Amino acid sequence: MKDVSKTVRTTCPYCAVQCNFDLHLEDGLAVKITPTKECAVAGGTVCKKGLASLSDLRHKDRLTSPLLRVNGELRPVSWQEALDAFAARVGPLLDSDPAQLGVFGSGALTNEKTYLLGKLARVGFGTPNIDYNGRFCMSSAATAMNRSFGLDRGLGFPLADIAKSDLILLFGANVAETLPPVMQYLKAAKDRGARIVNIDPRATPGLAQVQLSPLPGTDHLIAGLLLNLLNGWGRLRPSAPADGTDEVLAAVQDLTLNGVAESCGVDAADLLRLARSYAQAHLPLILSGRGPEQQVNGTDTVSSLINLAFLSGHFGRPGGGYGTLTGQGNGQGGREHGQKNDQLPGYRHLKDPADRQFMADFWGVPETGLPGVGLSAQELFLACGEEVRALIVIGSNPAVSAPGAARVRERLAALDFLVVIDVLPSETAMMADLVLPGSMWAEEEGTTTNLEGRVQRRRRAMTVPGLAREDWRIMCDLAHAAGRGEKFTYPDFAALQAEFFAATRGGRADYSGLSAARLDVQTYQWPVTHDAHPGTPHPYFAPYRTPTGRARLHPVAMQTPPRAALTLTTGRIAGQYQSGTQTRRNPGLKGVADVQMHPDTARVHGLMHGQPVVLSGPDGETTLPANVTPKVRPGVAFVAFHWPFSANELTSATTLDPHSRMPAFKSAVLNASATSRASSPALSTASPPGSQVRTAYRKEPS
Ligand SMILES: Nc1nc2c(c(=O)[nH]1)N[C@H]1C(S)=C(S)[C@@H](COP(=O)(O)OP(=O)(O)OC[C@H]3O[C@@H](n4cnc5c(=O)[nH]c(N)nc54)[C@H](O)[C@@H]3O)O[C@H]1N2
Ligand SMILES: Nc1nc2c(c(=O)[nH]1)N[C@H]1C(S)=C(S)[C@@H](COP(=O)(O)OP(=O)(O)OC[C@H]3O[C@@H](n4cnc5c(=O)[nH]c(N)nc54)[C@H](O)[C@@H]3O)O[C@H]1N2
Ligand code: SF4
Ligand SMILES: [Mo]
Repeated sequence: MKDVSKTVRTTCPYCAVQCNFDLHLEDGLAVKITPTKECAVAGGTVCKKGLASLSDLRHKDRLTSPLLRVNGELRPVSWQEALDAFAARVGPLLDSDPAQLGVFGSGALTNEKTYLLGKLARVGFGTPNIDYNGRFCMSSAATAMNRSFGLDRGLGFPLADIAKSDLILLFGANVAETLPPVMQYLKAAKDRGARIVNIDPRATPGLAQVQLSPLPGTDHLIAGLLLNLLNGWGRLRPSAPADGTDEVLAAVQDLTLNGVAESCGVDAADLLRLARSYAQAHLPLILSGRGPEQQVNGTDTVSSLINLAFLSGHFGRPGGGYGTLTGQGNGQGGREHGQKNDQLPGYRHLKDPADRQFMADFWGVPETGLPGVGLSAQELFLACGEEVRALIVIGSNPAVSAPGAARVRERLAALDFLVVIDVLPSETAMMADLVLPGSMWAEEEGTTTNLEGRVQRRRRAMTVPGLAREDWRIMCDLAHAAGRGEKFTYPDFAALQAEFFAATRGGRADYSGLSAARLDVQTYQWPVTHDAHPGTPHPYFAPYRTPTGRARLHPVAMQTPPRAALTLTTGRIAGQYQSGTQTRRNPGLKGVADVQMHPDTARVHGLMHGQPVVLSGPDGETTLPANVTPKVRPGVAFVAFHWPFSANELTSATTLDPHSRMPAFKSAVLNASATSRASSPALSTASPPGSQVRTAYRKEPS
């Protein structure tokens, strides 16, 4: 091919905003990305990660051949050898007990791939043990939304509605660093006079006029207090008929300003100001990120936010009420179509007899042939080497991103056979017995569903390199290799996509009115139930999809979490993405692993800026340089999880939310001590930057 230039409109591989941009190609290779004003989500903005994303496509580390571990070493092999090895090692497990095979998917995969992965696990292999990394991401918010409304679409309104709100409470959502284009909607609201309150133990960047820095894991107390105060002021008027209101109000009736201020480590006056402004606002909006959700009580905490939004009359109003900000590129679609341990396509439930029958008929298998609910993500990892003997991982890097990662790596190493389908040599891929080289975003067709439930087309711009194969073909190959390929023969991708759309018909997340042709012209927010359906920008209205049609509000136990001398919390920085497989390889994207702590905390622990600190958590330890900064409140240390041997060496492998099975990524007891080594070269020992930052926390009497 000579000098052929072309431009393909597609979506970014990274976060849940799912910006559209133009990918420019020369001679079949991606050379440039330009934003487009025609993007329905971001209107022409693309963040620096998105702009840098094309460097992965032909990175020198790109996996271009299957790799098989022989005598302890990974060696390139042909596809035939790779698939034969799969058949030889996994076949006997499936014959004796299919539950011995686990499957682990991802919110980074397109809808079609997540659909196929669920079908592969249940119909192909017959194992119940499939779950995915969204368990570590959206499961608490999803569980809380489902139990109150029978529906889980992270935002029940288009992003543009945010501009209508006059008070925005950000609970543990670092929007400026994690979802940058969403800032334009916050700015639009602020320009119209809205107040923005950032509730985060760290003063993160952004547009907030008010910063409240509570201790991690105390958000439910703030929401409960506001509800109790509003009740006392006669300001409650439920958004719609609901069950559970009396119990919800009874659960918060003993909360007092001073008591909650003490538990959260903030000033009572700041809480009172917050409650007053919430009571006075016309259209307050509560948005949560992973801060309050990735907690041992994450589901209940989200319920407390829902209860406040609902009983104050704002839930379901365009731009008001409550919403959760989904994280991964297809974090929303990824939790709808059957890669979750309890779920069937279209957000159907594996325990619901009618849902099971529908999908069994659709797939042409007996209903009794569909397995039941399997292990959730972390339970699946902890069962590796025990009842789970082989595992397939696609689109995730749990050796870095799972909680208590040292323990998870130990379990992965104890497997008889680990298969990783990836595009780059992630830390997990490098532990595998079989590595299968898959496809990246720009190399495949498909759809993703963004944080507003907007379904968009991803378009193929280039082919896969070397011997790499498209992920969906690999999944079909594995079914055939195991002698279970009958239902995995698709003439082309379009046939798979058509099957996927049809499989969702009648489900809560119904995409059956969509087609590639419709999505070529515009985007649609689900449900889209027939081929003339305009989509559903606002899906939360009564009657809800609960058995009674009424909202089911959940009373939340208003317990104060035990207070540690030093609490770990974890999260992200602007320049890196997730476990870092993709972004750490990109020299244009910055960031270093460190532990952020307040000058007072550093003083208490005898630490200086830049000094290496030995940190130990419930399931491991690591050493990181101290980044002393007044942006973090005292008593809290923050570690980002983008690097091996960073945050997840310190998180607990076993502390899970009982409802959602979400790990407590954002609270752990931490010990910190200085090492005798000299200061780390990564950071200077000069006085920390940003000393003028205002963090609103309660000063402990000294
Ligand atoms: N740059 C970048 N962007 C990303 C990603 C990335 O890796 N890098 N990942 C994407 C994904 S998958 C996700 S899920 C989203 C996540 O997006 P966010 O939820 O915004 O990100 P986090 O940094 O995990 O957590 C947000 C904030 O919660 C605060 N926090 C910690 N504990 C608590 C608490 O107990 N209460 C409160 N109120 N706040 C607390 C942290 O200090 C942090 O600033 O980002 C998406 N976008
Ligand atoms: N301590 C702590 N830990 C956390 C969190 C936290 O806040 N704190 N957040 C959690 C959250 S919210 C999330 S979402 C997880 C994310 O963590 P992971 O699940 O590990 O996600 P990624 O790091 O994005 O890993 C994606 C892997 O899949 C590959 N990949 C990407 N796209 C494709 C594709 O299309 N096909 C194939 N075959 N491979 C692909 C990439 O190369 C990479 O190796 O981490 C969780 N872990
Ligand atoms: S905001 Fe998210 S989707 Fe948009 S360019 Fe950045 S990483 Fe990609
Ligand atoms: Mo996430």
